[in-house]
Amino acid sequence: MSGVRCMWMRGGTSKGGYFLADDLPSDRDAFLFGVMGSPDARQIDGMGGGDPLTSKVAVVKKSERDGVDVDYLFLQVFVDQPIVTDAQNCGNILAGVGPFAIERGLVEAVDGVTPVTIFMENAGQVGVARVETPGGIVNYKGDARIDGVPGGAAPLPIEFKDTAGSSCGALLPTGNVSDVVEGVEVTMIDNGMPCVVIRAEDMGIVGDEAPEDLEANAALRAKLEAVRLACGPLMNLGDVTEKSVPKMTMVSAPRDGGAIATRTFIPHRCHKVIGVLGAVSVATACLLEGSTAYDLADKGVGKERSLSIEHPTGEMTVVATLDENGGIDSAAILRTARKLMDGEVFA
Ligand code: NQM
Repeated sequence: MSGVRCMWMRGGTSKGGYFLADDLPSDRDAFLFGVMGSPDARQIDGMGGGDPLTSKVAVVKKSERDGVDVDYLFLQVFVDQPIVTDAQNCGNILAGVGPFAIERGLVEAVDGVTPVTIFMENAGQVGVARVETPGGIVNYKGDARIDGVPGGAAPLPIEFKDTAGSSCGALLPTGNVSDVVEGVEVTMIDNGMPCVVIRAEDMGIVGDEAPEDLEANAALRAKLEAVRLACGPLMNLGDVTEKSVPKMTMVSAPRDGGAIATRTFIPHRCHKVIGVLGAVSVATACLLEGSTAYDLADKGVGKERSLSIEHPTGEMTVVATLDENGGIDSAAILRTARKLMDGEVFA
């Protein structure tokens, strides 16, 4: 059996395999199950790490779109079910796409910082990543720190535009800032990632519990899943039984000087951090009067806001530029990435 060219990278707080689209075999999903070792809770016979955050794939190709360098398709390989889904985007794996595109020769690097404009195929948005390239070579080393990753690395800021309604067709797919679903008040929102924002106290939790404790709470998980399955069709996502969206974020007042505290199920495991576009969506909910997050959030003032989204292992800052209506016009986020392995992978 021959191997397939692949680079393994950490992108933000996630990790996965990066492929050129042309390198992938035609039986893509079966191949990816073999690569990751799915379905199996430990993924012992593959590269996956037994966690949705380490069972991810980026498929990258040169773009034919105006003003865009590369197209990026994100695939979530489920850990313990035979499912590969493109129904969600991933802003963390996105962080590795710029470096990968330069390393594979899809984008020519300049001496200094190379902007890479990336079309995210899953939901049709564009992100611009700024990759350090001294002497035209990607630099991964540096002092930038992001919570959820030990140590420092080269800063890799990414700016997003036009993320509203990425998968649901509208920022507020039901047309309402809040709705009551399964007896719980929720804000269904999509500013890059479909999210259901719920007050932690309405789910019977405080909001600062450890992810393991929340995962061990069977009643909470059952209630969250009932709300999620009911929200899916309301968010124009159809039957979400086998989809990894919407994400379920429980919010409470900030504890560490941030804008809001979060605990997010993605959707069956509790995230140790929060997804990038998930954070953008939750930050947006904080700014919408009448949302489940609005009264709990410390929203700051001004046209440019730094909204620090607290999560189980620290915080993620969303730098949001507001439009005239107080909505988010563009959002920027700091990530880092690291090349871990370049070679061939076997299924
Ligand atoms: O929201 C996990 C992650 C993500 C997605 C998830 C992400 C995003 O942390 O853009 O980054 O929500 O499944 O990688």
